[in-house]
Amino acid sequence: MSALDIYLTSASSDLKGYLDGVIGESTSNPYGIFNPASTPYDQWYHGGGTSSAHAEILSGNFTSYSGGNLTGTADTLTFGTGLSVNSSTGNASLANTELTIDYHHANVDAGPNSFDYSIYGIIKQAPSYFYTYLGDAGTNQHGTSGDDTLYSFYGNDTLTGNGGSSDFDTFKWDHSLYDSTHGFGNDTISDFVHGNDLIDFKGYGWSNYSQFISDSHVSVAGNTVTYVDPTNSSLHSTITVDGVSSLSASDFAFV
Ligand SMILES: [Ca+2]
Ligand SMILES: [Ca+2]
Repeated sequence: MSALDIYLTSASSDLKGYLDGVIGESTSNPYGIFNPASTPYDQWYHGGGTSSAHAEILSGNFTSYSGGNLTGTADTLTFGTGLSVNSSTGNASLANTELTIDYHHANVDAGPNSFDYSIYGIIKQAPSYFYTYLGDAGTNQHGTSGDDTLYSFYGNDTLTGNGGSSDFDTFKWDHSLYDSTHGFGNDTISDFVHGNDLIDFKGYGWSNYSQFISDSHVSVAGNTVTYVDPTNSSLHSTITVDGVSSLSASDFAFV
């Protein structure tokens, strides 16, 4: 499976904050609707009901849905507002697309697996199922020209803040997304700007740079951070920061 591409907008510029809110939002239509009503399905859509309510549209070519397992190929999952359904074609669309996930026409026959559970998570208002899938798949996250917060899930993530030196992007390693089998993966920041952007660790037990750099499980060498799992010394996670030769205290935050 190739890594998912995730495209943020100003509405979703804090990726996890956005998904926590939107997936956690209640709806009068929790199980969603397949379009057309019989296989193969082109779409599954969920949410909406008012112009401000969030909705999701999963697009692809789905050959069956049985025992929680959706089969076929997945193209995109879009999040936004203004869900409407064309009365003649039955196609659902969003007036405002706030976040797009590109599955690259992935085959989703296996399962039920974490892909299926990610959709279940939308139904159950449970973002953690969604984050497990993002960890399994790996992501390429694409920020906006403004300030973004991009996140490391437990797979290998490539984080691109965009905006160059005209914005302030935060690249976040939140311990709630850490996994005892995978650590936080081997991640890359593709466009770090000293003095603007931050590498932010939350929930790892460090409240400042001196605590971080003196932890025997942490090493910072050149443009690479390595973290060794405290209970499994063979589990190493890394951050590689492209385009810079070294990292210093001012590049890190602990909030
Ligand atoms: Ca990661
Ligand atoms: Ca940005």
